[in-house]
Amino acid sequence: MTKSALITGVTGQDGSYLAELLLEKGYEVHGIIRRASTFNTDRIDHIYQDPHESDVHMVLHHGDLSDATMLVNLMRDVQPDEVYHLGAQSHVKVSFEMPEYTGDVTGLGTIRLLEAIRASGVATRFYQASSSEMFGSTPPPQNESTPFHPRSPYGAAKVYAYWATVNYREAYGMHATNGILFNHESPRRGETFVTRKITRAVARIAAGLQEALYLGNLDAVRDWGYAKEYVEAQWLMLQQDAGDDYVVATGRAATVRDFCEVSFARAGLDYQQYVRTDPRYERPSEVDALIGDPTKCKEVLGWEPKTDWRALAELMVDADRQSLEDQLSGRHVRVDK
Ligand code: NDP
Ligand code: GDR
Repeated sequence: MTKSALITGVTGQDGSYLAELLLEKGYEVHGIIRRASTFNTDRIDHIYQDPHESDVHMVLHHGDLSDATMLVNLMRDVQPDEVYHLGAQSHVKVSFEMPEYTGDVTGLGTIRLLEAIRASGVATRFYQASSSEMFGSTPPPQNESTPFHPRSPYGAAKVYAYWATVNYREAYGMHATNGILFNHESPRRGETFVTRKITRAVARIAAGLQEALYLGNLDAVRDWGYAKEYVEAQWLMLQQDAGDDYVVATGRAATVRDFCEVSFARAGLDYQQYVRTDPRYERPSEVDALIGDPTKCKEVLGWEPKTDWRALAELMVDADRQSLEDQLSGRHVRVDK
């Protein structure tokens, strides 16, 4: 029988890769999109199917994590076998500017969805997109038993959502799982996260369209992996017999400065000539170092990362240069990386 899945955040980086993966596996995929005044489905346009086609496997529904009634109705209508809750205000710096909104969408949004599952009586499996930001200032390496000490409204909202997921597992016997994912990137990464900001700037500087790149803290240490691989771990988690919590990471790390060096070098440039710092990109409280220990993920799920941060930086630079070249030559740009 065809399995069905509901993805919140289907228009985001992870949502788009996960939708592709589930379609490949034969799922019927339902995604929630937000109403916007312009099209906001760039990342999934290549897999979207017109509802008038026969044999439609991908269905989009308008909705928002702030709308509890809509979530209950959707859950009742779709009755998905699996729910992947990826929707969130996901930008750490923005969460300092919009702390209440971030708490509402990223924190309470999770409770609304869990309650919608309960209220609709659907026996589904639930995945919560938890984050290494929950560890905050607790030093690395971080694993499933490392204490949380979030350093942003975003991190605090994710801790709330993490514990809500654990609580619904314990209180109601729900198949509810936290994937505690460390930073993962790709050519589809939002343009204001540091890796994509760097690789996009490299492409523009190499093409003579930009002179400098302004960044905040260059000494932050992050464990960067490839998003396309990380969504496979998300799927594997929901194929287990019971809900649980898993760290997904590479176990290797680098500084923002290192990522700059490798990215600029890929285009034959020296980052020191172009990168400047501007305090406006610093956070009121920073997370200095995140390096995950993915042992459990390897042992239980059999999942291992294949792409290290250097290869990731290079593939992102190549993709941004190709996409800029396509734009400049007026060619249609396809999101298929
Ligand atoms: P993105 O920011 O790329 O995508 C976020 C998604 O959430 C988008 O589809 C966005 O819609 C949607 N969204 C935002 N606000 C709402 C709302 N109010 N109602 C409904 N949908 C909303 O994030 P990623 O794909 O990178 O990450 C996916 C999830 O994983 C997020 O929860 C993130 O916090 C978490 N995470 C990410 C990590 C990473 O390194 N990428 C690491 C650990 C956790 P729209 O397109 O309309 O803006
Ligand atoms: P992060 O990712 O905060 O780890 O959250 P981001 O790429 O925004 O920052 C990583 C590190 O780079 C430093 N930095 C800058 N960051 C941005 N965005 N812009 C800059 O100009 C800049 N200069 C330096 C930051 O201070 C930080 O230390 C991401 C998100 O995807 C979250 O949703 C997710 O939960 C975590 O990763 C794991």
